[in-house]
Amino acid sequence: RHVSLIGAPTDVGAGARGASMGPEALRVAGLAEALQAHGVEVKDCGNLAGPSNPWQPPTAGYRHLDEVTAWNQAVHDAVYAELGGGRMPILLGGDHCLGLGSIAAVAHHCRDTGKKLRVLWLDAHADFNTSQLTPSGNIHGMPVACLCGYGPQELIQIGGKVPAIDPKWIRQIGIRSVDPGEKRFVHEVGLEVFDMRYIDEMGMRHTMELALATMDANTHLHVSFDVDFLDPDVAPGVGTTIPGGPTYREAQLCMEMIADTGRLASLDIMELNPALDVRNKTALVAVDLVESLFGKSTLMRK
Ligand code: DIR
Ligand code: MN
Ligand code: MN
Ligand code: MN
Repeated sequence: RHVSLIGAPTDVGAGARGASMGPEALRVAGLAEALQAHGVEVKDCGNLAGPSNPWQPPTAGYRHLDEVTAWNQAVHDAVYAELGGGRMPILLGGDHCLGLGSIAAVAHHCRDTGKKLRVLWLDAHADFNTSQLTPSGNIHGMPVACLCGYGPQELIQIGGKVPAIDPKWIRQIGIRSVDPGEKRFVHEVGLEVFDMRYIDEMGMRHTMELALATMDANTHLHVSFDVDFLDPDVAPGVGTTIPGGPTYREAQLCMEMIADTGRLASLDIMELNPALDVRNKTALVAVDLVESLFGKSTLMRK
């Protein structure tokens, strides 16, 4: 397997500064070396360039819309180019507004190649706000809505088709913080959400069996991993910690079951905030989980 690491050092979509340091923290935690240890050929494309964070209040329901658009266009172009070169892109965030550019590129590639797209969105949040619904104006709370065609024209058109994806292609896992208006909208659109109550009651194994069902040999599986998916005890280095997330073991099982499908074809590692971390602990956990995603297991499999 051939992987391309793409750094997107920005926090323009977030409510806290610091996710811009995420790509380097993941490199320092040994991401490339860990992948290589599992037989993956790794190309580090370095970091994308984009506008700095102007740290302004929202206008018309959006903070930093121009900067978010520029970064997402850069992410789209880089992810699309690596996919076209037959490589698996791993986007190193950066805040989660960039999930839009990444997945818009993946959807674009799937249209080119006739693949069926499935998106696993691992997050404490649904990221399904709009300018009307958002309590913050932070666009990292909106990428899933934008991908489904609900958002400003300059963002929803980034992959060349509106909407970029069908909500039916998405499975959300680990959700435990949804804003009041966002909650109604998630219900209205019929997003498939495995929230923490579902995981508590049914277990991670059953949850992932359902979330990963109905994929076939022609499926491109994209995983968008917001590090705040994890319980803050495991992963304190994120801007918006929400208690009651998956434990270390539950998260490992989640990643192992994704690996077992053999369909993983692109990945985002988002919202890691080294300014809020403890001795790079959260980056190290993220690297550990990515190893499982690439097939690390205690014993021989099969
Ligand atoms: C909140 C926080 N739902 C908002 N969102 C996210 O501002 O829209 N935090 N994604 O990580
Ligand atoms: Mn998110
Ligand atoms: Mn095209
Ligand atoms: Mn989140």
